[in-house]
Amino acid sequence: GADEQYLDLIRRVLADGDERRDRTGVGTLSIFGAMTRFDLSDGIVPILTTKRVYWKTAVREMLWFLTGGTNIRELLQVGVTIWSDWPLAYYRKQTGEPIAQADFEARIVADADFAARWGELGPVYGKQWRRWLGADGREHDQIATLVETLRTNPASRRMLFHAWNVAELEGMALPPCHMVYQFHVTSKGRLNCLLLQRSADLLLGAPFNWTGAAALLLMLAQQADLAPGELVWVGGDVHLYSNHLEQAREQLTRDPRPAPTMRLARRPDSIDGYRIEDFVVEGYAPHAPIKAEVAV
Ligand code: UFP
Repeated sequence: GADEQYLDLIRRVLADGDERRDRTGVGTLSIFGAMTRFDLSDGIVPILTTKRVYWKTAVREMLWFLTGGTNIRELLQVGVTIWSDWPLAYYRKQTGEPIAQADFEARIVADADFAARWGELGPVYGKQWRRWLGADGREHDQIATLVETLRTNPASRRMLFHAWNVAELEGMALPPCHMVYQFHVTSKGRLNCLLLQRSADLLLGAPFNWTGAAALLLMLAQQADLAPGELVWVGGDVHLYSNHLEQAREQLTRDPRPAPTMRLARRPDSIDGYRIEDFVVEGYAPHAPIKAEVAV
């Protein structure tokens, strides 16, 4: 199950992790190169039970990526605050105003002009997924192309979408972490997905990224009339921040519970038609949440 693989990864990072300084200055224990595999064919999804994972937040974030959005306003309007740290840090640095996060977020929601000025993350995931700008000025909708190929040429080995747009990295609040999603359809009509995540905050990031990727796989499978298959996750720099070690050890003491299932209650006409209400998670009875600071 997902929990077992996750706890194994934590154990590996704690035992073998290289102690290194990182961009954020917090410091990490880091291993390089890790793989987890989750079989989604029975409806089971990698939502951890050894702590509560706010799966709706992860799905809402995935739906936001799919809209092509790049402003935190659209996330805050549905109560998702996971992207606020970066614009908030930028705002504080630029203005010198020690505004509280909640006040900053409230202003973003209340004031569209303020959001346009301070809530923009640059050409992050949504932009690259839906409107990758080519040298000739043409925009490429990688998601639409993927759905089309899944439907018409499922044996293709070229089914993927990528967020690492080299020419636009500088304008992004955070360069893509979950960077490339590659797809594969088996002869029995099962959809597999391989996610390459170049950098993974093991405590706060990876569990979320797994949940989001599982939701994406379910949507794509449904749109292409395929059955869900396997989600393969490959992590590049997989790390625990030095201020997450206590939480990681706490999680290791917890016994995994039965894995939850996720299904789609409705089949929208297109990949753009999904809403949070369409995702039904059953059998989720996790351990308590584990709180930790995000390194910005
Ligand atoms: N991170 C994740 N998953 C994400 C995301 C960020 O794990 O979806 F957006 C973490 C990884 C790393 C930090 O700890 O955020 C990004 O920093 P860097 O760009 O220096 O790798």
